[in-house]
Amino acid sequence: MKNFTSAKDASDLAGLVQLAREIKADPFKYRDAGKDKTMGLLFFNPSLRTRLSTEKAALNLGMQVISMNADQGWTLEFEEGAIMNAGSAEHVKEAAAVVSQYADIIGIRTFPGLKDREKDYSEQVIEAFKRYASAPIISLESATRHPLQSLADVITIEEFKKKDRPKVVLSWAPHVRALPQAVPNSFVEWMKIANVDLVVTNPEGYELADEFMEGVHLEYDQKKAFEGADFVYAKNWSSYREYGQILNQDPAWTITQDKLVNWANDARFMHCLPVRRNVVVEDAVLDGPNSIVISQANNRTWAAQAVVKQVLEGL
Ligand code: AN0
Ligand code: CP
Repeated sequence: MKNFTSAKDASDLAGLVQLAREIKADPFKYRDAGKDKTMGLLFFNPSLRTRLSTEKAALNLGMQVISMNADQGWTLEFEEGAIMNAGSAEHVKEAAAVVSQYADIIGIRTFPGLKDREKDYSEQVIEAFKRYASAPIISLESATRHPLQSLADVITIEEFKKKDRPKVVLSWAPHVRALPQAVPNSFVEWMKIANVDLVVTNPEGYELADEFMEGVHLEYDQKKAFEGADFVYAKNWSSYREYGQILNQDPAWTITQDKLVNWANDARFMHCLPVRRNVVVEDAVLDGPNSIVISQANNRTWAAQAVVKQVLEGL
């Protein structure tokens, strides 16, 4: 594997899931795979899970790890031919090449600005690093995707499913802040290649981009969508159509234990975290038997370790 920035980079999903589960059963099996190699993680935005699980994954493979908070005054220029007489101190051409001198693999977290849709969906930061870094690039959540999260989600569904092809519902849920579409976009992208029946439910105006939703069943009625669901994956996202806007915060969309039990098939509850209690989902769900969010977070390590191992093989 060269880079890992979308589902397209997982050419053999079943093999990748199998590798992750093998590593989960025996975390230090490949303890020398990354010997004398350095992982460099750049965080243009904060993280709890992605940062710690990716560091742990690299350490379990014997790598050395350097993480950098790149969100405090390190502003990069991306335009070709820019006259750099304003705020940006360094061009990505140098920055990406320089980081490649110190790291054998580079991980990058970069959220969208949620103001300029075209710019966000062009994946300016991750694409520039892919172009100008000589080291492979792993997405730690970019403007439009969060592939390490989605791989962990696939693994979690695989572990908890009770039937060969479970019904999985991705449900929009309310939130107080405007959040990226990266997690839901990516979840849809990965569920399409997993062995599941996927339904997406969201209020009108929250439709995800066509490039992700093509061929996917969209149901505006949350109750109908939940019928027979084995897994309910909740996430808030801001509008793609009215880009970056919060169009409603309707508490009728909050996930409740009653919905999981009586609307769905006693569905397992999933969320990438962090989650706003009693806004996205009520306490009774997170504190009850249906929630598998901590298992999901646990699987972030094994997902990252499988990906990093495959990227190491390509060095
Ligand atoms: C981010 C998001 O929605 O993309 C990170 C989730 C993994 N969420 C928040 O910042 C609350
Ligand atoms: N789920 C997830 O990516 O969480 P962090 O933002 O804490 O990394």
